[in-house]
Formats: sequence, C-alpha cells, structure tokens
Amino acid sequence: MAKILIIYPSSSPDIPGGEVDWERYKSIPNGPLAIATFLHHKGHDVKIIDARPLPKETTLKLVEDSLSGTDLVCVGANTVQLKHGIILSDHIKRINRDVPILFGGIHAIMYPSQTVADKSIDYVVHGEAEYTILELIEYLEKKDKRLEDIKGLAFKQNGKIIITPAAPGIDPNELPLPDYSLLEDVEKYINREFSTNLGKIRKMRGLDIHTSRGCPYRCTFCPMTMPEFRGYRNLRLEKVFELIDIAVQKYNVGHIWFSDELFFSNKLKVKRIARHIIDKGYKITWESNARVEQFRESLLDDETLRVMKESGCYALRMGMESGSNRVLNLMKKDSCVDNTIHAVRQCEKYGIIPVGNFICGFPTETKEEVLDTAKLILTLKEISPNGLFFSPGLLRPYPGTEMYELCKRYGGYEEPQTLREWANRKIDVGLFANPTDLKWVKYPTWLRNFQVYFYIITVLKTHEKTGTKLSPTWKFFAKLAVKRLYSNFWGVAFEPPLLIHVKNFLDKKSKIAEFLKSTLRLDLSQI
Ligand code: B12
Ligand code: SF4
Repeated sequence: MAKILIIYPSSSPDIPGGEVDWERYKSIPNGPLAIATFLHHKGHDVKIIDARPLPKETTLKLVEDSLSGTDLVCVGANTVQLKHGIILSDHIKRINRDVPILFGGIHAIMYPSQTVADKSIDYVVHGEAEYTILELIEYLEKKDKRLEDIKGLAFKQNGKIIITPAAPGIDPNELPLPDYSLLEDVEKYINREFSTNLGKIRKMRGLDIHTSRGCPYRCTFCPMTMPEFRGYRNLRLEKVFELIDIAVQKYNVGHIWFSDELFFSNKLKVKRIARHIIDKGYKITWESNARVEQFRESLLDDETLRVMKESGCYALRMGMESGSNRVLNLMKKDSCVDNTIHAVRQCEKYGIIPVGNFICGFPTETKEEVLDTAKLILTLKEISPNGLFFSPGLLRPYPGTEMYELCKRYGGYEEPQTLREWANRKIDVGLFANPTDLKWVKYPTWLRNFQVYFYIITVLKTHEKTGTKLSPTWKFFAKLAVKRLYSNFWGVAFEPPLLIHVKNFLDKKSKIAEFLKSTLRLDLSQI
C-alpha cells in the first residue's frame, strides 16, 4: 500500500485568505477526487488537499504535516493553478528532495515536455490519469517494470525527457463512483448560493455530479478540443441514478449541479434522469451546462423541457459567446444568434433560468460586432428578466487551442518557453482586466470603456426590472451610456476614466471615501 498525497492548488495564491470568489463558486474538485477514489479502491492510502478555500499559510503547513511517509505527491494543474502548484512543489522539495512529484490536469496534458522539465517535477501524466498513476505507483513500489512501458507518462532519464505514447481514453463505467467522503469536509462544499439577474440570492445545499467525459464539439477557444478529450463517453444511467441517490439520501442535498462540459448528449438520457428524480419523489432542483442549438426537436424539445422542469431543472448555463454570427463562426461554435434567442425564449417558457456567458476581444472582431453582443444581451434581458446574462468577459486564449494560435498570429504574442514563465503569465485576465494585455485587440481603450459603460447599463436594467431604487448619480451615468450604445457615439468618453478614478478613491478606506460612498451610492466593485 502506497501513501499518496493529491494537491489541488489555488488559482489565486497571492490572496492570503484563499481563492477569490470561493464562496460563490464552490465546487467539488472532480479530477483529484476521481483519482483519489480510484487509488483508494485499489488499496492505497490517499489524502486530498484542496488548497482553493484555504489561507496561504494553512496550505503550506498542511502539506508539510502530510509529507512524512508519502510515496508520491500528485499536483493538479489548470493553467491558472500553475503558480501555486510550483510554489508548493518547491516547498516540498526543500523539505524532502526524495519525494517524487507528479503533475496532471489540463496544462500538463498540453505541455508534458515543458512541465516535466521543471526542476521540482519528476513525472507528468499527459491524459486521463487513473491507470497511469496506478502503474507508476506499482513501479515505485516494486521497480519490476520499465517506466517507458507506462502509457501516458512523461519523465526525465539521464538528462533526457521521455514521453510515452498516450494512454487510451478511459470508460468512466470501469471506474468506481466518486467517493465524496475522501474530501476533508464535504459539508464545506455543499452550502452554496445561486444569485440571479435580479439580485436575488438563493442559498442551497448542492453537490456536483459528473455524468460523462470528453466533448465532441470544436469551439476554437476551448482546450476540450484536444485529441485527449475528443471521444465523448457517457456514464451508464444506472450509475448516474446511484450518484443522484447518494447526493440526496446520504448528503441531503436540495440541488445538483451536473458539471459535465456536455451534459445533454441525447434525449433519452435527459428524460430518464428527470424521470428518476420525479419517480423517487426527490424535491430537488438541478442545473447543468447546455448548448443553445440543443433547443431543437431532436434534443431539448418542448416535451423534454417540460419533464426537465417537472423534475426540478432550475437553470441552464450556456456559452452564448457573441451577438455576431461571423464571430460565432470564427470560434466554430456551430450555433447562431437565432439559436441563442430561441434557447432563452424556451427557458423563459418553462420557468428555467437561462445563464449566458459572453466573450469579447477576439482577433478581427470589430467594434460593431462587440456592440451586437451588447445589444443581444439587452434583448435577452427583455425576453427573460430572470435570466442571468454576464457582461462580456475578455477572451482568455488558452494554449492548445486554435484561437490561441490565431491570437499569436494577430498579436505577435510570445509563447512562454518554460513552466515557470507560464505560471507568471497573466493568462487568466479577469472580466474587467485591462484589454491592453490583449495584443491582438486593435482598440483596447475603446474596449475598456465599453466594458465600463455596459456594466453601468446592466445594473440600470436590473434595477428597472426589480423596481428597486438606484441612486441619481448611477441613473445619470447609465442613461448616458444607453444613449451612447444605441447611437454608437463614443466621443469625449469622460465617464469610464472618471468612474475608475472614483472607484480607486472609494476603495481607499478614508472618512471622505465613506461619506462619498453613502452619498453617491455607486457600486463600482465590478469595475
Ligand atoms: C466543472 C469545471 C469547473 C468548475 C469546477 C472545477 C473544479 N472543481 O475543479 C468551476 C466552475 C469552479 C471551474 C472553474 C474554473 N475553470 Co473550469 N472546468 C470545469 C470542467 C467543465 C470540468 C472539470 C471536471 O470536473 N472534469 C471531470 C474530471 C473527472 O475530469 P478531468 O478534469 O478531465 O480529470 C482528468 C484529467 O484531466 C486528469 N486530472 C485532472 N485533475 C487532475 C489532478 C491531478 C493531481 C492529476 C494527476 C490528474 C488530473 O486526470 C483526471 C482523471 O482522469 C472543465 C473541462 C474539463 N473537462 O476539464 C473546465 C476547465 C478545467 N476549466 C477551465 C477554466 C479556465 C476554469 C477557470 C479558470 C474559469 C475562470 N476563469 O474562473 C476556473 C479555475 C478554477 C480553478 N481553481 O482551477 C478550463 C481550463 C483551461 C486551462 N488551460 O487551464 C477548462 C478545461 C474549461 C475549458 N474548456 O476551457 N471549472
Ligand atoms: S466550449 Fe463547450 S461545447 Fe465547445 S468544445 Fe468546449 S466543452 Fe465542448
């Protein structure tokens, strides 16, 4: 029996108290939990440290305390988690150079060679990790096989980097169901919130269930288009039912988030899951991801939506992305603006909250196309006042995607050459981060101003719908912004820099700032 430590780093290691927005976006660490469950099932002693909700110092101490007798440390890494992953790996190697460290997850899959070249990393799994890690543990325990024969592995040997052939995609039905009890304190993941467009917050006891692996679509900005994830594999329905039963009966949850990248793969799956919830008499709500073009006869037709609603379908999260068909085609989204409008209408008809994400800042995207997205969002808000439509976030070009290559071409973007360069690259620019970081955008100041204007407008619209009061200062700025949007007039754009200055001033905790805050009543926290 080997002792395995699995670490899931934070995406904001510079914040002392844990990951930004953790309280709002709590989630089960599905990847690490899948691996932990599998290894535990094979008789190994596993411990997961999920660093996302933990203060910085607590993680370091926990890692230190857990290290004694550990045979292998596994670190999970999305690109945004690399920085913390490296800090923790360096820390481990300082304590004990001999503990082997393995990296897995999306970034390691995209860059196995660069990742394993790092001085603190010994192994990389470049694919789904369960069987590869198991074989590596057997190798470390008995040394009765050759590392070269373990599929899906990268390692260093005599100063050379060896990458073995990819392991085949795993059928999730071969694996044990995720054992939530392997998480330190599952309750801390369960108490959650859902906030709607109208500013209402619903508290809920929720749990994530993953019912498939992979995605067959081809969106050019998405790492799921890599060959490692192409084959779509559903978990058998009996197993999905078992997971739902565990969530409701054992953990007493009132809400399930089906966190698959592609939940709706066929009508039968959806209807049978909905039927199971209804027949069992579970009084729960649920949400999942959906694609706007799935609201069609062969998949999310009226009958299916009706049963979904009856079973508690509460919200559907959709990547609506853009109000321009040309941009949707550029990202090979395989959907169009009419699909988006239809999807939102259907959600409204069945009392399901549509949640829409949008992106701006694509290479070649024009100002007019960005405005088309803004106008689409306002139209959707009219169709579905309860819907949650996020202001367009800036494109984050993730490596390994077609869009990343396009951004490089249009922006002369220099690709990091080492894992540490990646870790320090501001890849995950926030919603209102500075568009001048996006070298391929030819009008960054305009885009920045647009984001501020649009934010003010969306707050105005929300208040109009709820009938709640908005300060006269806000109304003044927002009405001006609406005028600008519809007349496409952006001259003398004094409001965004002014509001940014005001925000910076209000953020300083002085008496005058406090006084102004209460008089102006401007919530600029999102700017
Ligand atoms: C659900 C989900 C979320 C949830 C929950 C995430 C979580 N609990 O970890 C929420 C909404 C919170 C979320 C947040 C974010 N996410 Co997310 N998310 C997903 C999604 C759709 C599914 C992940 C999942 O649960 N899969 C189920 C498990 C079983 O499969 P798996 O992750 O593929 O795991 C296998 C292998 O990848 C590998 N592996 C995975 N983890 C580990 C860990 C170790 C130690 C090892 C050895 C191996 C390993 O082995 C696993 C088993 O075979 C993925 C898409 C995807 N499939 O990865 C995006 C994805 C991972 N997210 C992504 C992004 C960008 C984010 C955010 C940065 C978004 C944002 N801007 O805020 C944040 C960052 C959060 C963080 N701290 O990392 C990107 C990552 C891109 C990149 N290059 O890093 C992805 C790929 C989406 C995409 N299509 O672009 N996400
Ligand atoms: S964005 Fe969604 S639908 Fe498109 S490839 Fe990625 S996971 Fe699949």
